[in-house]
Amino acid sequence: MNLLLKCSAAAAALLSLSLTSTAFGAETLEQLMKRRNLTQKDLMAAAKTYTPTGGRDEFLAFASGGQAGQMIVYGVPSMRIYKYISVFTPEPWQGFGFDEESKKVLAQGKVDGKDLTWGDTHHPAISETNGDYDGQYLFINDKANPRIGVINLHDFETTQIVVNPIMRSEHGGAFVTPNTEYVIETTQYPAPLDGKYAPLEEFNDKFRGAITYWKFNREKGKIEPENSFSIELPPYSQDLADAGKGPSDGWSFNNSFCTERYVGGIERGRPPFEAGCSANDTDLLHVINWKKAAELVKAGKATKINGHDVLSIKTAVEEGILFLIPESKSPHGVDVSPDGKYIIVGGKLDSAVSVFSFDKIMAAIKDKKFSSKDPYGIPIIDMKDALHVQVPLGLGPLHTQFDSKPCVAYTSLYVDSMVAKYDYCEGKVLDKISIHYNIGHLMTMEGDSVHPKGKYLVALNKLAIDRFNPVGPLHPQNHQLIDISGDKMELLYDMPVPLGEPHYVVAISQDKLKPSVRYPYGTDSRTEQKHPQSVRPGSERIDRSPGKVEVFGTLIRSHITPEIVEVEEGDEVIFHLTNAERAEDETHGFAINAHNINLSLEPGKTASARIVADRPGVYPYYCTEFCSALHLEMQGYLMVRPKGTKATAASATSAKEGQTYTKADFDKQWKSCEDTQAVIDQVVGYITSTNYKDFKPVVDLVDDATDQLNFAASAKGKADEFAKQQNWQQATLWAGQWWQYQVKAADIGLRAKTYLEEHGAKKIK
Ligand code: CUK
Ligand code: CUA
Repeated sequence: MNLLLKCSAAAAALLSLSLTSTAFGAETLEQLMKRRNLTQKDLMAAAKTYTPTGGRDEFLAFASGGQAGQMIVYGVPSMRIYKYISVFTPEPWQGFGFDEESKKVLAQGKVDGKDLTWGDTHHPAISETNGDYDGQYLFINDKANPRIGVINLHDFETTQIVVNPIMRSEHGGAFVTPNTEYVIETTQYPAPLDGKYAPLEEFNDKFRGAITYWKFNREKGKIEPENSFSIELPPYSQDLADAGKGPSDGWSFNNSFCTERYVGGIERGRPPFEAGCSANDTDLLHVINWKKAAELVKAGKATKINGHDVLSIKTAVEEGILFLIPESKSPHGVDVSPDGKYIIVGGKLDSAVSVFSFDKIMAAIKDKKFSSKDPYGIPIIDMKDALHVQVPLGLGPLHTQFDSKPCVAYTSLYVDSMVAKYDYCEGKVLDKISIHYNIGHLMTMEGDSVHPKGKYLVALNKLAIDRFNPVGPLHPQNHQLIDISGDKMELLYDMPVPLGEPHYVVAISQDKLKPSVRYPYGTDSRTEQKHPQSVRPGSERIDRSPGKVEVFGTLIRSHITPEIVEVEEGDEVIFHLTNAERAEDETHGFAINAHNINLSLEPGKTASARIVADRPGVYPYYCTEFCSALHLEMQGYLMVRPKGTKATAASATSAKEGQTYTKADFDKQWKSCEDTQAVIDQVVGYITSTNYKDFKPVVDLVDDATDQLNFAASAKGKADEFAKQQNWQQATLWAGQWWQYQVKAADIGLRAKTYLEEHGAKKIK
């Protein structure tokens, strides 16, 4: 009955809505353009990015979240933000850093035993198979506290953080090798590799850079620190890195700045770092044979620093796996072309990109054609012996991405605030476009894989200045979407990014991502294992031992079991909670007043909240996700009674009910249950008369509705039993619970029915 009422109210609302929209619809497109001051070009741009309701994006972008220590997931071309993924920073919506399981993940990221609750994320990388993005894993680095986070893309959760054992600062990560054998991480500011103190006078001798190759185990989805290794590098400020591919697979490239090895000290009367670190005309591109390095480590040629295998510069030189090439002033990006033949290097204080030829580099190495050595004995290949071409693009070329068309690349021009499109084989500029303002990285679709997809480019601008509604002195970042499908680049859209400074983004075709909708029942999502403390509905319990209370509970629309947890002052209380839902998007939250707890329990997930009940009181707990009509009723009490007071008997319900029910109340409730059942039967009749089994989402919904109806049957049985005993109080309440389950089943049924109607299901009966 209630349902029917709801339906007619909805119909009335719809009717009035359609009337008003007709009134708006009277405006013509021309009038609208005039009113909003839009040009034809604007309309074209809008049509290229607009995604109608229910529509999907062609690509998903994973942006670094900068200082927020998180990641941002957004769609291309709509530029709609879908999600933040917490990596190095606690994030309450996802329960990250609030449930015991994710606290363990964050604790992996402790440095020198200290908890760190942020990161300076710079470069995300998607796992690759044969140089193509495979959509399985995502990696991101932390520049401030050298660490790598591993995110599993089947649920978009961080499952591992590894701390670099020898670095105090890094930048050139995360970059993966073509089959994700290794995740690369390179130092930024040199420091002693053993993590100890050394005076600055000993900079040249004791300070070092390094490059770490983190071994990735794809089956386990984890980095294996014990199988990872590093190569010691000179105390230059190593910068970005990239892995070779195709013919250059097995090699990696990273550039550097401050090869002057200058140490500032402006307060000591010395010129600052910026002067001393940009004095030379060239810095040095590092060329490293990582495949051979891995073999050398296996052969026992590494020495241990802080328990980690490190190949010394000396060994690397002797074994012929480390070379240097001069590169232009203050180099920044280094990017390997999709065919693996060229390495493109930008220069912040330069006006051209240098395109190095891998073939030429190999020829020089083979012929031992070196122009000199650096102070650490590393052979230097003459620039002209390695250079394919230099392309004058404009001021401040930084980063490069590739097009689906062969030989076509895009480079960001920081100083000019432009993107240059050019042919790097021929060394020809093809087009330039202005952006607002001061572009850092740029990103094309799958633009650093072996098969870039073209279509769109996103400019990651450092400054937004006047582009958006002002929101205070701290401005959002500005990501600008550019159409690169034609000969001329076209600016489509400005997107404010409200979270940190995303240095880099990677975008992947959405059809390569296969995220799950629910977890296998009772999963610890942070370890991806069965959670040992998960329970099924019906077997919830509270275990007590001196000083400790453990709650094994479940959540399902719209109640938390148990609803009353009584403990004594001083008890340690651990809630292990499982979301028993199977339905898509039926996440429940779990918050307890005054104890800094919020869990996110997605369907099938188990998570634990640990608190110390050190203050007597009454603490409501409740579900923080608006999950159902009776979400607000999804509640309970943590009762912390004063130390030494007597416990309430576990079975007793000493609670006083606010209302008394009679037989008439029972009959009324029973009748509305029967009416609702008629509605359900109708919907079920409709669904089963179609080919609904051909629609996976509907099959899932039907499963879920069946669950609800089973719960309904059990509640109905209890109501029936109490009615026989003429206990109208319990009978009415259980009949009410029956109705609750029916409403949920009906709600799911109607969703299934709508889906079938919208997707052209066929009648089969
Ligand atoms: S960096 Cu920021 S603009 Cu960390 Cu890749 Cu170049
Ligand atoms: Cu569960 Cu609200």
